[in-house]
Amino acid sequence: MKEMYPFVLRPLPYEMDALEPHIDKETVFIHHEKHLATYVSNLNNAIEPYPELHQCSIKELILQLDTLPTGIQTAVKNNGGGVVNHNAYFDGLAPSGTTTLSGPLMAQINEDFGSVEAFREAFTKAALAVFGSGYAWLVKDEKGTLTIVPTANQVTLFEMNVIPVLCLDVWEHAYYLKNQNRRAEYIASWFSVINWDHAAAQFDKSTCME
Ligand code: MN3
Repeated sequence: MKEMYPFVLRPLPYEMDALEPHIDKETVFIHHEKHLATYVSNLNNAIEPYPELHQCSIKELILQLDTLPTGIQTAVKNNGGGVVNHNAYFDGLAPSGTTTLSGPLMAQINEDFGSVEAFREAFTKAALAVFGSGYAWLVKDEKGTLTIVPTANQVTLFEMNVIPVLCLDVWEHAYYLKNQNRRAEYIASWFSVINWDHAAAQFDKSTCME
């Protein structure tokens, strides 16, 4: 079903403490109930005065950003992007040990990176290299090849014609309470709570639906 105005804060598909001890309950709570909730309400506030935009998905809004009223372009880009990227991040997590990498996705990772361990090293390096705030993604391109893509701030993947398989939020708000400045420690923790079933389902898609 197409999500449109008024956009709602999607409930997490797991309990706030489900990612412990890798990602702590307080961080998940503030990240979802404060940061993401603020993006949702700011996006709604931006487009509320424009009924002609109330039937648009976030993807449609962002892909026609240049045609939107100039006063809301930045708000839609930042907050719409914030909603989409956070949904990708939270949907991609699961309690540690409940899913495992296997099947076609594992085979493709081995083909494109040499081994799962080499992929992990390359992804960690890319996530550490994101300067300031942003994300690291594993994406599938139109040929079915997997690549690692960094994005800044709340830029989305919509213009890249790729399907997100994994999404790691490396904004400091995603880890500062527990890991302080130790982003590498957070990245290692994130690897323990990847929802590989979700990643496999994303890898299986032929088009980006969002
Ligand atoms: Mn975040």
